[in-house]
Amino acid sequence: MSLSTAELIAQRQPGHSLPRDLYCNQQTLHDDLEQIWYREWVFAVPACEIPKAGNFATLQLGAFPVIIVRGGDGRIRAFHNVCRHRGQRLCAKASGSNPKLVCPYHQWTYDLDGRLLYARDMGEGFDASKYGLKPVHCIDLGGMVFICVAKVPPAVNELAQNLMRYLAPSGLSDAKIAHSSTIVEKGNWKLVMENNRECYHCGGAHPELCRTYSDDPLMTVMEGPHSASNEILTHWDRCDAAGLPARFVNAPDMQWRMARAPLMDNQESFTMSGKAAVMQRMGSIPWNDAGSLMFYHFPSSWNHFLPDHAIVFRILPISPTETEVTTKWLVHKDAVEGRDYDLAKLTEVWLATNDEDRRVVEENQAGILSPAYEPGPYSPRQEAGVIHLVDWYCATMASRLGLQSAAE
Ligand code: 3BY
Ligand code: FES
Ligand code: FE
Repeated sequence: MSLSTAELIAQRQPGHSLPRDLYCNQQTLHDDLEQIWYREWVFAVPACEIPKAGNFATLQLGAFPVIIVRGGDGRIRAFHNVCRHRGQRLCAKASGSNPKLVCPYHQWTYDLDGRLLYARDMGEGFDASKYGLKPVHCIDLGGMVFICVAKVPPAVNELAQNLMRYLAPSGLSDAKIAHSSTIVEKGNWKLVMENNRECYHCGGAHPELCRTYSDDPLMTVMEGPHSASNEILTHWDRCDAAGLPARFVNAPDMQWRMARAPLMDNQESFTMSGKAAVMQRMGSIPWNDAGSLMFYHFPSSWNHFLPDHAIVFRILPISPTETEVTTKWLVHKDAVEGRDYDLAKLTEVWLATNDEDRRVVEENQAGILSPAYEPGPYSPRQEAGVIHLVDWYCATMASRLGLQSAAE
């Protein structure tokens, strides 16, 4: 008989990779969705992807199709992407622009704020005000839009304050999307995130990224705003003097963390040359060699905000062993492709890195599916970030399992 997710978590060995079934069971994915993905804030899109009224983007969060749209009042809102007539998915496109949201089935028409404006031949007594789109919680934190499908979303104050302060110099409101890539990795979402949280694999897997990103664990292991390698502390002092938020800040349970770290040998950007990929810097970042502001948020996102561009990553689980990974490259909105940047040079390193990560994640999943797999020990020096992830996951799941679904 197979064990429940709660039992699997109870029997896991701290400091080790998780028991196999947590990485491949249908039941575990169901529990992960119910207890984590449907309860937490999930990074959806950068706000600059929908800069004008009527611009929208859609995503599939587990069973929930969601649409994020900018209203006539400039506000970004999210709704369940489900028509209130007979339930048609309102918008099948990944993104676009519409003055109103019109259902393709029978043309019920909604305002950008979700109100039902028009429904043909519904008879006397039909009260359109009862059939507005169902809202999804939505918050724009310094240009990063998060959604939450829970009835009551978790507190976001501390994250909001820190993220808005750290992102302000990157000027995301004056950015645009230069490129977007979506791939599906044949691996459980936790394997995708585990892989991202360590650089133990970088030397073997990422020749392009390793030109500029140090795989020295001291460069990723920071313990607090005043505890890091000398190189990072020196960088933070320099950033402090320029008023650039840089020091390590984190949630007490490590659900999120942000810190600015220099690239190797004070290089400028994640390019093959190490030089900036975009002529125009973003926001008010003072130097080309300000390094990367790294921000991750469990369960869905990791990001790099560089002086010349930003790269935002979003993961969404598709099945127990498949995860969608979407990467977006952001540049200053006035930067012109071909003049101020070369798209191939801008995207080269992370397109290669993503593909390399896809391969290691897929091979990791393939090995874990073997009955011979046995959880192995994480390196405390190299894989502290992975330990933070699995500890956060196990603590969150353990405290919530047995409770009812919080999703509407
Ligand atoms: O920054 C990232 O995206 C992570 C950190 C370590 C490995 N990987 C490149
Ligand atoms: Fe949308 Fe009928 S289902 S108008
Ligand atoms: Fe990697």
